Amino acid sequence: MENSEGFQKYEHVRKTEEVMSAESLAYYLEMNKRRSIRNFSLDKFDIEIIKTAIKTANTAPSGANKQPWFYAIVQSSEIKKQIREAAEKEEFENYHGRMSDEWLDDLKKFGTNHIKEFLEIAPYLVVVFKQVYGFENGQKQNNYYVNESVGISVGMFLSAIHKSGLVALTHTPSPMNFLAKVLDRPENERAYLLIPVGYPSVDVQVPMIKRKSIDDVSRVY
Ligand code: IYR
Repeated sequence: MENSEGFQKYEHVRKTEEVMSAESLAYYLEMNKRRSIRNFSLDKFDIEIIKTAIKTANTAPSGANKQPWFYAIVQSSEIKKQIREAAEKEEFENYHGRMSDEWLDDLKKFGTNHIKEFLEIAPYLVVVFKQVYGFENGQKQNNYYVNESVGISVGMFLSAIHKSGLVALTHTPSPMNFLAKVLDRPENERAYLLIPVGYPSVDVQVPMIKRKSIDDVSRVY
């Protein structure tokens, strides 16, 4: 499948600087409200909202426009249970020997442990896979800048989820190879992130974190 057929005009409408300033500020203020949430409500919602966020994620730039990602949406309680069991098994090992003391110390303020109830409570688990190579007409194809591409796509997905009014957690139950097995994914795919999506539980608390300042994270040259 060829995903480019020549060139076409890029339609761009200039906004005034006033409008650009207002819109970039409004977007920042909205995104600054996003938090990783670990306690979900059982409340369900239309799967189309997730699918539309995946459509947004699928607009991400990628190396040679290979779009080397796959988004699995898990709504089956049975599969969520299998994922929780496998993830907790790995996390138990992580918290009881595999993670360094410095790492455990860094995580103290988040109050995490190996128990991952949210994997059964959140109505949807979105499992993102990266495609280390592709298939076209049954032929192996190279993909390029796969980690960068999938990272950008997931960032756009998280932004779309937040904008929809839902919450998520970017979860990495490492090692994550059990996910490809449970979801029967092809051998060119590797689990990249596991993202429970839903509403937050009532009165959910989040750790008090500070974001670095713009001067800490950028500099004009
Ligand atoms: N994957 C573990 C540990 C963990 C690691 C990091 I880095 C975090 O930011 C949070 C947790 C867990 O999910 O508990």
